[in-house]
Amino acid sequence: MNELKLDALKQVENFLIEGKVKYCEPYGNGHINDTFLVVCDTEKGEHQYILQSINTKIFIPAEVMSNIEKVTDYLKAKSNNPRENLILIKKANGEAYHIDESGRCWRVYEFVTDSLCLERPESVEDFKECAKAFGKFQKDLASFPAESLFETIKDFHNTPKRYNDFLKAVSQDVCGRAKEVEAEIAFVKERESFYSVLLDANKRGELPLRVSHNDTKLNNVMLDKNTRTALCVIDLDTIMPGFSVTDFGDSIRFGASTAAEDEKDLSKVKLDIGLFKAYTEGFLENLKDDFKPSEIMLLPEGAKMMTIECGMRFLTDYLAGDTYFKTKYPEHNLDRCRTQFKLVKEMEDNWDTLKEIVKKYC
Ligand code: ADP
Ligand code: GN1
Ligand code: MG
Repeated sequence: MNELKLDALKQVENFLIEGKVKYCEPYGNGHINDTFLVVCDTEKGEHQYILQSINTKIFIPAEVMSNIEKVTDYLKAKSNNPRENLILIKKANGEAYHIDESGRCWRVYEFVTDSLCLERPESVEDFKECAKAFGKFQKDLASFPAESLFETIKDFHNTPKRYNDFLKAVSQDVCGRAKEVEAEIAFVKERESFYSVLLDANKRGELPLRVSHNDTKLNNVMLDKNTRTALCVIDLDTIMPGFSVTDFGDSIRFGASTAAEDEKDLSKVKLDIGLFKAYTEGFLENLKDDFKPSEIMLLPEGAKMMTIECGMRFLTDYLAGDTYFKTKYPEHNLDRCRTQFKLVKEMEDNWDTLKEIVKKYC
């Protein structure tokens, strides 16, 4: 990381930042990009930036950055407040990203000042604030020209395709790990008939394609650190046409669990129904008039789909030798997979309750 940090210090100078760089530190808990906090000394005091090296194993920089520029410009027209919208800092030649000599791709954002983001909701209100932010984000983009967006990761939430990739990883078993995860493999296979329910609903006209965020984790919303109200949705790498219910679902997967995504003690992993309820209320606050009842009724399926899909992706990566998600120890992806499957089970056990909760909004 030190080498990368030195590199980061050098790369930030390519952008039109204010003042002189005072320090640059690795920052945040993302699984995909390398993120740094950059603090500069200016005449007016300290100025903070977020510097990121985009994961070019996963993303084509020109495509991701084209989407982000278009979306942030569009949202700027709705609010010019720098705490409410991500602001890209450009290079002197107007470009929004920089490719260095080694092929790494860098970008810089204004730091959302006096904000925080959470790994776990500290209260029901925190979670509801995030729900409102993602609901508003979707509402604000309702008329955005979806055809102008690149599909930055093909078939990102195409669960049947994810299932095929999983089956391939099982049969290839490149690390010889399949034997120790037979129960987890069986768990995924037993649910095969579920994986197409959202795509089927879309084909029947019950679930429209919308411009969606596709990575709606709690830590992708910045909250005001004093009032705890939601300010800004971040991590726009996967904005593409998708389903509202999967945006809802990914938030539930991550935020309505009573434990961290990589908790080893599965007895701590439960679905918090109160949080599910609060998120539903917050998410639909801005959206329910635009949604058909069929779309609202599929919210629990969205939650279960994102949870089983994410568990399947962690397991696939474990079988393939941990090449996609950043890991801190050898069984990290396996631990993450197990929490997801426990949550899926919790959702199945509480299915009627989840359906009752969303039905009220139809
Ligand atoms: P990843 O795709 O790796 O998750 P993110 O864009 O979500 O990357 O950034 C990782 C973390 O950096 C976020 O969870 C948040 O803590 C912090 N962060 C990112 N952008 C900003 C910003 N503009 N202002 C403040 N913090 C930010
Ligand atoms: C990744 O980038 P981050 O950490 O917000 C992943 C999501 C997963 C999530 C699991 C581009 O999100 O799809 O749901 O990890 N992002 C990408 O925590 O694959
Ligand atoms: Mg993130």
